Amino acid sequence: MYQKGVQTMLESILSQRGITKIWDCSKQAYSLDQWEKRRVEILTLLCREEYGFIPCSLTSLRFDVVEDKQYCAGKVTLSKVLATAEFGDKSFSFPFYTSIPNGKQQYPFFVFPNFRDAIPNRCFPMEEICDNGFAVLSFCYQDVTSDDNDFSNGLAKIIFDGRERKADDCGKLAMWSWAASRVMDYAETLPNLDLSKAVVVGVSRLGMTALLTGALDTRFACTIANESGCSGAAISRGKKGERIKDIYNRFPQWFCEGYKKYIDNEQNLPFDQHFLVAAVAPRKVYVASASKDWWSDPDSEYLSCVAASEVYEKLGLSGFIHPDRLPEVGDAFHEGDIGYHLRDGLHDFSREDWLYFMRFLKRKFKI
Ligand code: GTR
Repeated sequence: MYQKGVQTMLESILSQRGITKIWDCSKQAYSLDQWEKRRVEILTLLCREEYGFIPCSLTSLRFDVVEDKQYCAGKVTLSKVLATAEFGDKSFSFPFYTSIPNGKQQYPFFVFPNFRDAIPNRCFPMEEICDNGFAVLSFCYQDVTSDDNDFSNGLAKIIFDGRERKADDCGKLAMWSWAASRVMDYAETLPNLDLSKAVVVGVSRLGMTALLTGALDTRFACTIANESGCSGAAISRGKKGERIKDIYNRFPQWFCEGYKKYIDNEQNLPFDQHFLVAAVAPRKVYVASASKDWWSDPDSEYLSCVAASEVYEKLGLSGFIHPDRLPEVGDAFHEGDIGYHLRDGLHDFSREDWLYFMRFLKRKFKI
């Protein structure tokens, strides 16, 4: 563990990589009100330069349960719900699924933007999660809008209505994140969910989505980004593997168009990705990596936690508690408000990741 006031090995890596502090260095402590102002500035910056703003607002929202069935040997009720959102005279619907244990208590729960809608699927050991006393509210991201450059379907159609995107209009990550918050709106109507223990979780592009959601939507007590990599948790300056150039050229639809000015120009970003991780503060945040996921770059994901800890510490919270070295396979740092693990294997969502997350949550939520 490191000693305060002495530059650690990790701090020197961060300064060599040009990682800046998030907050005014002259002060050691801040109030939550002061942080709230800084947090809004950071979110504005992240939306303006990277993910974009949703340029219109919701006028009404309705939920219809379209199917209910018993699942996991009768231990869980699996329901399909249709969310219908109106924006003035235009409306748009997307389905999502709730898997809630049948007991009498209120359950902590995951809001989970997922790649597919099938339950169970390989990203998602549903029975084991419910047996551990968690509920899951999941949706298939492409039911919100397609994962390509077509902005004329789903939510994108309603938002843009045939017009061109402006430089700071939302990309698709922001739209998927919007949908995760609508699923949270539904959670608020259910008596058997514990609203003080809401978690948003995702992997890869949906890990970026989860981070953005948890930064913007303060109803989530914990945000989990599994292997979110470039433009997710991993700091961009000096990053190995995927860079802004690679991600923007392959997936321009994920971001606002203005983000392209940082291609081969990371040093001029007015933030780095540790700002996004820190924007979840004072709530808990968890970043997870896989050892062979070199494209995401585990070290850069981990360093983001190290750098984001500043905000938690200045708020008097425990932040990221870790040794002064880069992560090794099998590491799981669960002591502080920022959690991290590095598991063996490839870029994916493994059962092992879920087990780490539930262990962290049980500890933090005292369950
Ligand atoms: C990769 C991409 C990553 C990550 C991942 C995913 O191909 O380069 O940024 O988003 O896909 O979402 O699976």
